[in-house]
Amino acid sequence: MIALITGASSGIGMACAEKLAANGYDLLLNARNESALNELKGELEEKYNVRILNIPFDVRDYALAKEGISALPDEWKDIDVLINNAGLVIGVEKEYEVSESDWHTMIQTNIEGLLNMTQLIVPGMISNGKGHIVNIGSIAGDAAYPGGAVYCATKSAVKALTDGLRIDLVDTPLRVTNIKPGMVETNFSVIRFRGDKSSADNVYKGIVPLSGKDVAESVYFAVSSPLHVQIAEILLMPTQQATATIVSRNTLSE
Ligand code: 8X3
Repeated sequence: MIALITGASSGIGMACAEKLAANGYDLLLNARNESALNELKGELEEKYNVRILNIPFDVRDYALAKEGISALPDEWKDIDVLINNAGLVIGVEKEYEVSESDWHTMIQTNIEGLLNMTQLIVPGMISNGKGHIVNIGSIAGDAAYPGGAVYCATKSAVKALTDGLRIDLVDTPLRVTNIKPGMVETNFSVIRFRGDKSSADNVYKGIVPLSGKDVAESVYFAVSSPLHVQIAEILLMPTQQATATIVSRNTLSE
């Protein structure tokens, strides 16, 4: 079995790589950061008896992504699982104040990147008569929250694109899943706050947040379900979180 993971160099993507490698998947690892991918490849190859091929390109660039996928050696073309994980949030500005460069980056990565990879990989899965597309959405796609208008819009789009794909593939054996995490402590908030680690730490203060590993467990649950079972969505969040904005701090320790 072969899984292709975008945004595999950190966070949820990296945790998915480890979970799938531990379960015998050969991996196509994608991210822009080639040295981080090389390090991960080395670590996983040392621990698990699986094949790993790094395919570093920017998912936002359709031409580059197409080149990367077309250049795959024959033994890597038969992709069983596509995990569209690459995504990010930048800033907490109001919708009418977000800089053009920031909203472009979020929209191009979270929506266009996912669509680029879907278009490049799904036709092959249809020809093979098998495949599973897992999109990493978010609780942010269910309802907007303050300081998150554009990010929430992109994750709403991920929900619509995931549901739309499931509809488009209903006459095939392919399965489509939307994994929607709430608060996960990765470098997500560090990027949101432009490298300000203490603001990022404050997001998770007083709660036990999810880890990338927790999310990877849900991803693996979906992909390892029997073939007649399609996990359409999983919404998961810390026990101390109820909605994107309702969080109880300092009420639980682990
Ligand atoms: C991550 C969840 O609530 O921090 O997508 O936006 S949230």
